[in-house]
Amino acid sequence: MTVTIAREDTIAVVTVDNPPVNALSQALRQALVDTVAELDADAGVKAVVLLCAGRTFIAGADVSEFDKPPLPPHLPDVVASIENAKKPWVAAIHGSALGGGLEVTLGCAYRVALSTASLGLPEVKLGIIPGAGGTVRLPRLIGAAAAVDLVTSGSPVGVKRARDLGLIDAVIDSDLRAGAIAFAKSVAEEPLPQPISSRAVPAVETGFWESAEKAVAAKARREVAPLRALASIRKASEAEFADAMAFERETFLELRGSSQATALRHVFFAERAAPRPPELSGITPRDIRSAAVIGGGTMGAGIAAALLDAGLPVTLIERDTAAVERGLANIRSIFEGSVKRGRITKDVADQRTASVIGSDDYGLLADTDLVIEAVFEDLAVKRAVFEKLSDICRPDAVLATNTSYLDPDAISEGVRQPERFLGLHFFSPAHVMKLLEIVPTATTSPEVLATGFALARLLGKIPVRAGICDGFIGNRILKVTRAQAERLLLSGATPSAVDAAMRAFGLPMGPFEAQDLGGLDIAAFQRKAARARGETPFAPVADRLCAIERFGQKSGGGWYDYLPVDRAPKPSETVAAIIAEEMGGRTQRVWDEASIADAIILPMVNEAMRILEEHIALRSADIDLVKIHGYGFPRWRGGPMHYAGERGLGEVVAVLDRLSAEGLAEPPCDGLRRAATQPAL
Ligand code: 3H9
Repeated sequence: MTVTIAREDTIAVVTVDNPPVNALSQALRQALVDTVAELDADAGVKAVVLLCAGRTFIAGADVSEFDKPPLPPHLPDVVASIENAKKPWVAAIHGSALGGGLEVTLGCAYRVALSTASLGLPEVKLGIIPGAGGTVRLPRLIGAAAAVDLVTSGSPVGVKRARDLGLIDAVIDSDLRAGAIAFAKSVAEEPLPQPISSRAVPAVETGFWESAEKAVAAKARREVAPLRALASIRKASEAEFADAMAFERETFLELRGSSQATALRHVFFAERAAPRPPELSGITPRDIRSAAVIGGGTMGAGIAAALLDAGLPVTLIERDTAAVERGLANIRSIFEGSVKRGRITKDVADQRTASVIGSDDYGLLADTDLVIEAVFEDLAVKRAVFEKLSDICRPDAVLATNTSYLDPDAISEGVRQPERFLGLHFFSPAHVMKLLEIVPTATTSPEVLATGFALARLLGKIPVRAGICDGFIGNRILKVTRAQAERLLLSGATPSAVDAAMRAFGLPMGPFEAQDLGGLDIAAFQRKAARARGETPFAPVADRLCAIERFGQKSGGGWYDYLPVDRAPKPSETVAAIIAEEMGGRTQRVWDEASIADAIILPMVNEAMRILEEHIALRSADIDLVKIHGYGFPRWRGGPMHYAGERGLGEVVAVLDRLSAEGLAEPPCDGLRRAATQPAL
């Protein structure tokens, strides 16, 4: 039973119960239409409260139905039937009223909400626009400007803002059911308010649509949905309700089947699957109420800030007083930056800074639940840290290394109770980047692994389980990307052509700009270590740049030249000369943007297939999440694996075969060749 009806005198309380998030499945849509008819026919009912069971109000359309043909009753008809009901319907919102859920409330005569609720139209994040009157009724209720903000950003608003906008009629502090019934009683005898559909959109200022279009286009970059949503709101402001509804529906149905929407849906479900690896089902994580970070450099300070943001008290350990002070200053400057960007208020920043203690005394960690090590990437240094932690921390404290390239199994040697040890690989800046690679060692217990995932949830991160190999999932693929970028240079492409092609593909920056920003020295250090292990990393030009101390922006030049006053990259004659020397007699090729992107992205897919075959990643969708949340791969392309599936693996193999015949990429691995003969990735 998805909908039940209870009576409280003259008030009918309709409860939707469709776990987990009360999504508007076909069965629920039908039940709502039937309920409207039943209550309309019941003379004893004077008003209706629409409540939801479970953790949230209706969270939207059932996204899992989007790959199938839409089945009646369609959501716009459900909303219309509530709007045309003979009695006032009062939506009583807790949790989130999102997408179709918010659209249902716009059919109701009134909306009341718990003070903790949030409301929004997140459809653009799924590559679609609202499809049940969201773009048409919302501007009629709160005006076009506010509707444009809400719909084109896809970000929900809290109750205070919703009240200010006129989106809700009353805030209920506790006992939503009782409060909503009282509200319904107070309006039961009043004449029905004018339905939103028959109200006019308040006029906008001259030039409003043109400037809104510019602003939305700038933010959306290559995403299609925000501009289409804007067009729908504009239509709603200029046309009759019925025409605007038809326009919205047509756009919604068109976008629903688009490749961007398919990719974004893939990411939506991947993000929800990643935190729950099947092997951890039923395993209870350990409680984490306090944390410590060893090392207050950029990474350590970022991790500390992420922990503080999640409300955990943090102890920062450094080797001496001066280093402690530097570490604390790094943390303070992160919060100052957050205040400047308007992410938090000064008061919140002060509270967070007050929750961190800095010290050089490991003794303070005797009762800490979780310790994350973020010291210099050197096996001996890290082992020494964990030796001390083994002596001092409680036997059940979780100990984690943030290493990016060292082997966590090797680091954990000598840790007493090694089942409590794991890798937690954050991405810089750690308080911003959403990705957390969770790396169990051979001895990590399931409970400790589950604690890593629980921590990710607490920090608002996307956790991806990664096996042990050089670079885990993300940095292992990054190495291939960088080698490909250099291969392109030696075969006739310039750094700026490669970067421009990758930006055109949808990345925020190209591989050379990114290296200049992050610094070339870290990768050079890793290559040195790899060579010491007998490996032969391919980076002839980067090696030469590092030899002349061109480390990127921080040294005034790297792949590009930079003026002291300006971060804009300028093509460098020095770099061009080095490339020319390294080219030797290699064959030159004419590169266009599409073939550059192929030569970077498809080898990435090849490496990812090896990673899957070696069980370093559990699922191909996890690799997509790593690239999206750790490396700026465009979300609307769904990640490299989804992209490859969409291109067709047969074509991916053919392009890689051609590139490898020219010495421009590794040949496709067996796993990729095999997968190409199967129907889908
Ligand atoms: C829309 O409404 C279009 C309309 O305008 C037009 C129609 C004509 N559908 O996130 P969680 C599942 S578009 C199906 O971990 P939380 C999710 O996969 C929609 N399933 O929970 C997971 O399943 P499982 C606009 C959904 O408490 C489980 O629920 N709405 C949907 O952290 C728990 O999810 C949105 O985009 C769905 N709509 O967060 C809202 N939503 O357990 C999307 C969730 O099998 N949803 N699931 O892995 C959310 O933002 C969050 O789920 C929410 C709860 C904040 C509600």
